[in-house]
Amino acid sequence: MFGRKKSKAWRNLECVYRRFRDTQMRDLFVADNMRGEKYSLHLDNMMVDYSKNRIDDNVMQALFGLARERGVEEKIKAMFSGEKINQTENRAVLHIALRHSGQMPIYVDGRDVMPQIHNVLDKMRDFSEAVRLGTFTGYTGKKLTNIVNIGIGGSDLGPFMAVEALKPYWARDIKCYFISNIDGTACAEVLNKLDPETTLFIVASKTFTTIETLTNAKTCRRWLVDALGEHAVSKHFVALSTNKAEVEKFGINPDNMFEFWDFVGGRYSMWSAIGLIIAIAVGYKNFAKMLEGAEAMDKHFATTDLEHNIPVILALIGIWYNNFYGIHRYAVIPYDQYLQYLPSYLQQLDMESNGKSVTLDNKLVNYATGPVLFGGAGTNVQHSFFQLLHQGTEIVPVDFIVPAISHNEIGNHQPILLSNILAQGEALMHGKTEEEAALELEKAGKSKAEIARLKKYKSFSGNRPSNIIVFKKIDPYALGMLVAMYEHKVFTQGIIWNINSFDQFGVELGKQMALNILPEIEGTAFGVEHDSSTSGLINYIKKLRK
Ligand code: G6Q
Repeated sequence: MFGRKKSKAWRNLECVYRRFRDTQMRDLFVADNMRGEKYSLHLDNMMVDYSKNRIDDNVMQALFGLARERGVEEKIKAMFSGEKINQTENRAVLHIALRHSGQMPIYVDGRDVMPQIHNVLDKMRDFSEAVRLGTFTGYTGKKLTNIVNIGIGGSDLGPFMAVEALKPYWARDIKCYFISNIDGTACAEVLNKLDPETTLFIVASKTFTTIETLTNAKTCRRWLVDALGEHAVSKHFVALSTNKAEVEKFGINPDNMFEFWDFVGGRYSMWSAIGLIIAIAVGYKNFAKMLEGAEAMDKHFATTDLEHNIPVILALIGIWYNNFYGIHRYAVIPYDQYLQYLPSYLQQLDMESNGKSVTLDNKLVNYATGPVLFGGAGTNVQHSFFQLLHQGTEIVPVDFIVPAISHNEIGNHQPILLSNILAQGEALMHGKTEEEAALELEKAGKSKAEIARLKKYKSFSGNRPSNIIVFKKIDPYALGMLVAMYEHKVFTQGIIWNINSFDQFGVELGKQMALNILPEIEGTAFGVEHDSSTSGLINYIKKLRK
């Protein structure tokens, strides 16, 4: 595809699909007992088994052909060298520079960005250590033990997910909180728990104009000033932003600002100053380990041939389902309680990046782009939506993620968890024929009539794909690798679909539209024209709020 015409590689994939589409994975496993090993890749302490997918060598070759035709290798180079690949916003895309530890300069507009990145990282190190050691205290001299991140979207989901994922590394005496939603409940429920003297607010906003964040920050500022006075603000508020002028206007001393830059997209920003709460929670050394893990994945992505490149392979398999099988969804299921917020984080990363309909050549796409992503922690979700995954009419490819070793090795919990994840992958792939179901029922002593009545219900079509991603343990390094792997997967898919994965005009629309309706709800504007549904709702809500 691309533009209106189908490309050579795309047409080739359509042929391959027509021949391959009914192939059953269980037959492929029987035909090749090395399949598991053949379609697995290792990087450090991570293994990605992608053998339980509807693929064979022919399919993969055709997919690599598409990647080459789309210039994936060149585009990866372009991103790493600071080219302005976010063309609608005329920006470079350099989250990779945030974790680049080498000496190599990275230029944007002829200027090496590495020194400023390292300056901010140094400032984050010094500040997070000072808070943890209690050498930077609150206004009354008390240690700051409650850290509140106020931010939304990209300025919330990454740090929130990572702080939760790295709970075993938390300083014992420091508690972290997140206020994102404009719903007053979010603010009230956090502030109710806190003592102003021991609370540090981190206002995280790239633009420093987001209404939710600024409103929440103002409420928190008032709460603090009411208790400790205006002079206390500089000891209890810091800002993470690209917008110094707005930070000052808000009343936060620019010395208390940790800067980042336009070349860091919101949803790619947890490696930047936006990660400050992570550094405070788990210590800067662990934060740096997370950057190192991401850098290891960056190096792998930038230097490994497509045929052994983990993010590229995951991306291509996603394309295979999305654009050829017509499966426009996938689930991410971490079997690790600490990773329970990973699916929400990835939901933004993937759906905000690739939920696009216009190509880089300014044409409407005539093929599917970003899929719907959902998920939750296993084994819990086995007891909720897995029924549909096994027997529903929708096929949902799954990414299973699991550490071999838990941070809490209690009794045989982890072996049970591990056997569950492996059994799920196997069951989805293998399925159960009616004959197999009948045999099981017979063994269980059921009558012939019962067997005939039940065997359809008890059978599973199988041939349902999954990737299994295994780590030794979810430590900061592993988390860095995992998140960077998904970032690069999403980027690769964006290249293939010829879309810009780095803008988000859909999010901005919401920001503008709410501002138009606000004066009406507040009763300072009247008679603004809307559709009859919106006008009716505005009037009804106003009546209820009187
Ligand atoms: C992320 C998006 C969006 C953004 C939030 C918060 O890529 O741009 O989720 O992060 O809207 O924006 P600010 O950080 O500017 O407040």
